[in-house]
Amino acid sequence: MPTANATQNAEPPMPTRRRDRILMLGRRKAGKTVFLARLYEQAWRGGDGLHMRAAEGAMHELCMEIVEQLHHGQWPAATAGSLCSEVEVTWLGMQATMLMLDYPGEVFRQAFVEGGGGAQADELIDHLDHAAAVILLIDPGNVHAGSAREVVDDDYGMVQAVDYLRRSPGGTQVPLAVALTKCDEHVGLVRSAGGARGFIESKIPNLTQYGGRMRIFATAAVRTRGDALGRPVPNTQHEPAGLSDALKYCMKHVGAAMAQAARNNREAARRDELNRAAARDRRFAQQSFRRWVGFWVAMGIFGVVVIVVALFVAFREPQPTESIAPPVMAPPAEVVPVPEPEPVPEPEPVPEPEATEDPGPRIGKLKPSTAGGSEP
Ligand SMILES: Nc1nc2c(ncn2[C@@H]2O[C@H](COP(=O)(O)OP(=O)(O)OP(=O)(O)O)[C@@H](O)[C@H]2O)c(=O)[nH]1
Ligand SMILES: [Mg+2]
Repeated sequence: MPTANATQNAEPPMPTRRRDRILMLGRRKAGKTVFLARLYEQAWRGGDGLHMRAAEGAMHELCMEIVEQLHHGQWPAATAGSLCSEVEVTWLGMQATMLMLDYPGEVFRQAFVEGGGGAQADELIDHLDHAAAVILLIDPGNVHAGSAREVVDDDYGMVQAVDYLRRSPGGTQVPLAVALTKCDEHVGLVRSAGGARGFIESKIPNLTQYGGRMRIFATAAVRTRGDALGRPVPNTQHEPAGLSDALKYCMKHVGAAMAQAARNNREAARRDELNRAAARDRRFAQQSFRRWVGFWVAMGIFGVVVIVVALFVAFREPQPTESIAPPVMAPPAEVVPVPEPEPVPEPEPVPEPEATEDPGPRIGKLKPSTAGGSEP
């Protein structure tokens, strides 16, 4: 991305960039936010044959909220941060994508006057590198009666911006529309200079000198009325004047090319998606092939192991059937002290039986047995 210094050192980037957006440039208080909100609201309603639809809900909501504020007679606060959204623009059957960008005017000054970098200023310059058409918003009141510092933004900053654009790749063909803002208030000023072109040529001659071909429009986003204190407050009873003309001018020159670019982008995105899907399929096929190979290798190893085990079991030596269990070792016996044997008492001498008379044989005294029969 080029830095803001690039605009001053005048060495725009060499590679050709895709120019796909309509960009609005303007200093602080040039009227960018009011211009954008009123233009969007008018086109959203389909007024003036132009239709716009923001891709980002935030941008649509911002525009509608600002318009509501204006309806209530309040000016929007100064823009604090950049907000950017793609907008689909349809006009005379042409459809183009435009980048709507609202940013603090300070960023414009940083980028094109101070020549200093900064993320937002670099981003703005990058948008200019990609611009297919540019609308410059210039407040005639500032050019006519602003302080020297304020006039520098339009007199020097704008010239820097168009010079950078014209010297960047493809920049010579970019259509430039200059919108003089707040012409409800400054109509006398513009008329006295001979009209919009006369005003620019007399007040900012360097703009046409460096910018070359450009179309200049007198515009008014709102009219004003005095409030109770006589201060100008917005009055939205009238339709905006000239806003859509500036955009139509851009569409006329780049609408067809941008529509073609949008179609090409869609086609490229579709091709990318197809390529990604094909790559995904190839990866999946390779993975599944690898899984099958792994599976069959594992199965082969398993089969070999089974065969080896089977052969081993079939051909091993028959073993004796005795138990091969290791002998069970008895636990070491406890050493029990053997008791000392008690002294055996000396046997008493058995007295010699006294001699008795021989009783004779006892057979005859036996009772007859009863087993053989009963006595009568
Ligand atoms: N009479 C008149 N005054 C306008 C119109 N548009 C804007 N103004 C005045 O200009 C002031 C600045 O308008 P903005 O749209 O906020 O300007 P800006 O360029 O967004 O300013 P920054 O956000 O500070 O960069 C407003 O507060 C109004 O006082 C217009 O169409 N007619
Ligand atoms: Mg603003």
